[in-house]
Amino acid sequence: MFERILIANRGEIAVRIIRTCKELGIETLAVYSTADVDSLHVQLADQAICIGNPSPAESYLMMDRILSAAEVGDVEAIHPGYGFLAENQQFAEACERCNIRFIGPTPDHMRLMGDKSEARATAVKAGVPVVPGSEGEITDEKEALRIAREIEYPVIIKASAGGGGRGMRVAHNDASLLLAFRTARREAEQSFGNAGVYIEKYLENPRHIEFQILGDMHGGAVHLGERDCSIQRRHQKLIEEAPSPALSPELRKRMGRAALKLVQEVGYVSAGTIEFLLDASNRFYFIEMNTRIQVEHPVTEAITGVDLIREQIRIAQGQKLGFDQRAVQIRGHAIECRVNAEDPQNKFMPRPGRIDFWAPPGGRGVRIDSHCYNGYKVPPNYDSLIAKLICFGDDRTEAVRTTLRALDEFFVEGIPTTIPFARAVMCDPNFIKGNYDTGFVETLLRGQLDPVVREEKRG
Ligand code: MV4
Repeated sequence: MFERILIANRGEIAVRIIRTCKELGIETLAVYSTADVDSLHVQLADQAICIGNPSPAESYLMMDRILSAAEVGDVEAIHPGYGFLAENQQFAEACERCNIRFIGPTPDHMRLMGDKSEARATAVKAGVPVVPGSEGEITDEKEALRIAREIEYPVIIKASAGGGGRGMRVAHNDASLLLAFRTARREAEQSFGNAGVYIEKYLENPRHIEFQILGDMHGGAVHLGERDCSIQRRHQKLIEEAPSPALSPELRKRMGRAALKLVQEVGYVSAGTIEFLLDASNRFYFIEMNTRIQVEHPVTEAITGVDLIREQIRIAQGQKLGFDQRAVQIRGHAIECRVNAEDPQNKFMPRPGRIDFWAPPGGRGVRIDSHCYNGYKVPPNYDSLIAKLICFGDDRTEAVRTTLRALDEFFVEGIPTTIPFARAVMCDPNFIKGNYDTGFVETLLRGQLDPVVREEKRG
């Protein structure tokens, strides 16, 4: 059993990981940048070591400093959280070389699934449906044209090294395809140092459904149901829920089985997420896998009763999963609202600054994951997530009502937040019906713009 873990992250996820460690009797070592001296994760950890300047490249991304801290702090394992080094194969390998356990998948799994084109090929091999498209990467323009005509326009070009919406280009005809192909390759080379791209049929406003999975080192694997992450703006998720209002029990079973097949095909270890797109005819397609704990993991915890961080730690210690698929019971409904230090009135611009007053909600069915407190200064150097509000109810109606009630008693002064936006979503008739897709936010915001602006936009 681990006695001491280093948390290579900051903000709410560092706090989240420390909480589970405390419950397991594991000591914690926090690392922090000079911008995070007053952060709650530094206060809550048993020990904390400063690893550098505010810029992530000079602190949270510095593998050698984190490994030095691990050495000094005498930890047996490192939890990377999400973002930063969580999906960095070199870091996982460096941990191995230092004889420190990386709490996550093996470097091989990270590489295999980190390459989206390879992940797609693996899904095909496992018999999991993928969007019609190219077999592997495309390097030749003629081949790109041939495939696009075969699967029919519109098509989407994606970077193999991309993910989460980065490095994608849509094309509606031969001319735009050639441009999209060249631009996508150039951008991929510049952004990821890998020009590899592949082609898929472009689905218009699909739903984004992801399955939470766990695999252990002994071949054990389960899925913990799905999350609907369709409420997003420019690839930034804003609201997630579990289960998805779009899935029948029968479709859930089929998608869950497909997710598990993929996990078992590669013998995946640790927590992971299998992402699917669901089209208007309820056909589902695998698009990518995330090899980390995700921001929205608490909605899955709420409906399954499983502590996903605890399971990650147990798995990393070599323990078997303590339960099988039959034992996974989905109960009730959970909704997560991301509270960001952003101005929803002004294109969701980040608005870091001092929180003059902080009064988060509580009561039945309410969970808050946050690193904030009265007087906390949100630094400008990191993502703008300041809290996650997760509300749980016996059914979806109850979860929506609890979310609205909790949003109404959530007081933040000093900086604008996405709380009013979340409120607008909870009151939207289509959201209330569960009738939404990845085009929802755009439609909602169009309707909320000042009528004059709306006229101009139509113009
Ligand atoms: C797509 C797609 C339509 N067709 N692939 C965006 C993030 C990345 N994970 C995959 N993404 C998409 N892939 C095909 N073949 C539309 C999107 C997409 C999207 C996906 C999930 C959630 C929000 C989205 C917003 C815009 C586009």
